[in-house]
Amino acid sequence: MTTNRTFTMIKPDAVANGHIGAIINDITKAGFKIIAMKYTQLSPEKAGEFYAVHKERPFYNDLVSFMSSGPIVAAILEKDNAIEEFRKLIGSTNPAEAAEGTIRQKYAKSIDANAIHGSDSDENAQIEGDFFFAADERF
Ligand code: 3AN
Repeated sequence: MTTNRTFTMIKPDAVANGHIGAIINDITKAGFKIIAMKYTQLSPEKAGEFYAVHKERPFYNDLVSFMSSGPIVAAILEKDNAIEEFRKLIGSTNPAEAAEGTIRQKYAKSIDANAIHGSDSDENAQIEGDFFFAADERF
């Protein structure tokens, strides 16, 4: 089953480099509707919880400290076939391999500081959206 929602975060590198506006512009131009959006910063504890699925990966500690290093923009987005369409828009995890015109190709510098997150499944989109937003914070 495919649902029509995904969850994203504009990561600390993209926020620090002044790309919030350009990235939101790319997202809305691609036809995504914003259901919820928040400018916030994760504590190391919260970042660790969010990325708990990666706990055993060698990059986990660096990922947690990077994701809690500065403000982010978290959002729930809506479009038909949202998960797949959004992953196409952001490009490969490693920006060096991301297709021309994708958000990571344009705004990311490395595989860890890769500008943006996109959920990888409907189930994770639901879990991740619930992590940041209460029911009355969605439109
Ligand atoms: P994606 O965000 O493309 O779904 P995941 O879920 O495999 O990628 O990884 C989550 C995050 O972990 C990535 N966005 C990236 O910041 C970081 N990451 C993934 N693989 C590596 C790696 N090999 N080295 C450093 N960081 C990584």
